[in-house]
Amino acid sequence: MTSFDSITAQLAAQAIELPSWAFGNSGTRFKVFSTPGTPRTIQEKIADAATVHRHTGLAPTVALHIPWDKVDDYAALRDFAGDHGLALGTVNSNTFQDDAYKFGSLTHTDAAVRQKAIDHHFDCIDIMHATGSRDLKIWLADGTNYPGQGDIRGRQDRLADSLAAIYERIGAEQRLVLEYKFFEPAFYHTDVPDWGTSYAQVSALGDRALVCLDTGHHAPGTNIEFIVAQLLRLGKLGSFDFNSRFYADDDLIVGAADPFQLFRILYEVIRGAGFGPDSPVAFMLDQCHNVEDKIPGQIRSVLNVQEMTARALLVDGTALRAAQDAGDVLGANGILMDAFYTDVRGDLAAWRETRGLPADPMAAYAASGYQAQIAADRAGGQQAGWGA
Ligand code: LRH
Ligand code: MN
Ligand code: MN
Repeated sequence: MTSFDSITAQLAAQAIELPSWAFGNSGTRFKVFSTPGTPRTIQEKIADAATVHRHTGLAPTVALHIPWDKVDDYAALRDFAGDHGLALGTVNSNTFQDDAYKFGSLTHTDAAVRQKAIDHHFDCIDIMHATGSRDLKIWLADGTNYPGQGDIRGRQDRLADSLAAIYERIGAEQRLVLEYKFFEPAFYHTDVPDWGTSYAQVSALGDRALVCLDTGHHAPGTNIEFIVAQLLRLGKLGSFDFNSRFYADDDLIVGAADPFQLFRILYEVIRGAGFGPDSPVAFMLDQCHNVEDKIPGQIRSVLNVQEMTARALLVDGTALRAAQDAGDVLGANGILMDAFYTDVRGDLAAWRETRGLPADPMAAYAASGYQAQIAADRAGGQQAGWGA
């Protein structure tokens, strides 16, 4: 098997973007539990994200969700993040909370509503210019609940027109990533339900339009690593929203529900040249921490991605291909499983120390006093955005 020492340069380049909304209170439609110390402002969310990065060296950027993270001066916010050792990352649009969007946003039958949604994306692009962000991420709640409620075909056509107007506006260095999700909040049909639809829509736009794969947005049993392999093959995998799920879009800590699936996904990412500083694939988390503390929840998450990335990098590719070519079914499977079962935690801890990072970031955070400090300093924390 590949040695740990031979993969550290690749591990050192790993960056995982944190979602600002992971630091806010979130919950289910039954109850939102508050956590002491929850940020009241985007500045406090950025300070918390910086704490994750300080302990792990893995999270140099934070994603914004607009209008949840609306401020008057985005250039000042960029400087504020910079002072905390972070850059601002992906800008996520939001066309799912206005009454006007009850029957759709970019797909709506009413041109005025479509224009309102397009204008919101134009605002997001202006924000990206001020923040220095590269990616505009679009996820739509558009869809219908009942057969016959909407014209599925017409909605695709209007979506294509609306996306074309938005794509035309992005800068030469910027990208549009279109996220798919097979259900929720619409339950009969969703206008961008799957990778194929997202691929078809972004392919019609141009080179800087790509697919975002949220790991929680598939039907149970879906082979997500196959989708990863296919999108990389097609040059259209732009980004990940990482999280894990047991049932639906649970938004739990990545790698918590199914570490083996995370390993398989990361193996295909590496296999398809989707990993590394020159790769077009952006790693992001998209999670909620409903009952656990949010900062250690995010630390655990980026460590889970790092651990599974290390294991996937340890796969002996040469031996694997030889076994595959020889038709050695169990031999090939064994080579993959050898890497998956390798406990890299000790090596990672020792390596972190050589880089001036805590060997055990979870323990270091718990001992840091930061949680008690924010609990004392901050009263009345914010919800993530839903209901805010
Ligand atoms: C939709 C989604 C999308 C949103 C986020 C809050 O389920 O995954 O990425 O922006 O949740
Ligand atoms: Mn998502
Ligand atoms: Mn989601």
